[in-house]
Amino acid sequence: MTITKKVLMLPGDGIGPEVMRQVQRVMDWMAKKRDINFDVTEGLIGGASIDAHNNPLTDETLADAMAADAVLLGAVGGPKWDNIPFDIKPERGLLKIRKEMGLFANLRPALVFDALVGASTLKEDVVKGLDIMILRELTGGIYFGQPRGIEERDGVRFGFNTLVYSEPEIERIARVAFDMAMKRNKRLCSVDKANVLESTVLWREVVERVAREFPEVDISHMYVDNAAMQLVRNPKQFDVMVTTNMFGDILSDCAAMLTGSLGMLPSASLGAADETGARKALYEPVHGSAPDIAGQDLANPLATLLSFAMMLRYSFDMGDDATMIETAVQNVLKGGLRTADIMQPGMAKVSTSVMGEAVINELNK
Ligand code: GGG
Repeated sequence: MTITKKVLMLPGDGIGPEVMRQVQRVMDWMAKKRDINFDVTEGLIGGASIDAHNNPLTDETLADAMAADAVLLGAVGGPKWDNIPFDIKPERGLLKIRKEMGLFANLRPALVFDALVGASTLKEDVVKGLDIMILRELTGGIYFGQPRGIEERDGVRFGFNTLVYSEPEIERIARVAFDMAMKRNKRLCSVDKANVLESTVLWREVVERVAREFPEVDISHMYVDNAAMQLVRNPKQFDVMVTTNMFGDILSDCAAMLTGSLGMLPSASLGAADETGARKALYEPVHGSAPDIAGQDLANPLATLLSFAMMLRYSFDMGDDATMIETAVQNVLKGGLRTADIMQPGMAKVSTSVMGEAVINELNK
């Protein structure tokens, strides 16, 4: 029996469309070989949507996202939209879709593939076998807190944002973190700045409270500045990390360099489960639109392909198919193919499309 899954694809800007095309190839392969039919709708977000509708996320696209089984997004932003009003910038479209879909839990796995150990910024023994899950709170914190703005007061201009978290917001992300720790190695590090910021004093207090329900999990707390240092000093001390919206954004980019490149980091953004266990979800590579290499067939498509694998695992309960794609990626890297961002001496430098083709060839083996 053919399974049909409704997927909304939002390629976005810059390298978004070209990395997304490689996922379309894998979807076509799966339809042919695995009897899984993806009913794909394509939509606009970010700069592409601004160009067409003067709006980074239209109500129609949002409605399509709400109706889909899952959303796959490329990247948003670019210098073309630098000089437009802040409230309609490409990034506002991304923040809005996350907020409106209630995607509060952003899973960012930083995994070092054996073949890429030498591409990491750290020594082999420090990163070999590294497998960290960074859980970033995604719909609260300083990205959304009110008041925000730029104002003139007594002839002086002020720019301000508000870092605010409610107890329920902290509690729900903490629960996801503890559940995840229980499924992995029962180690959780909560990252905050509780020595300086009241919002994260509450964060720590609530995480501690939830911890009492999970006595098997070894919980630790770390200030964000120390966590950044520890990530590049001894990353294997971490297993699951949970943190705020902005700290998670920064720490996961930092962790990306341990894996070789930002082009290797996938992500899943999940909402709360409904009574049937289904949840709204959006998958996207952690990287941005890389306008400097856009349209040149140079970008690394692997983070987007791995994000698609996360979609199979978390939205469609197709863990075996997800593993199949991850193994194909691993084997392509073992075979020596590299896009420019993960290039190493003696390896073969390939384009976005050749990398996509190589993954399909691996799947065919
Ligand atoms: N695919 C990720 C992307 O396009 N990121 C651009 C961006 O504006 N991100 C903001 C954020 O993740 O907080």
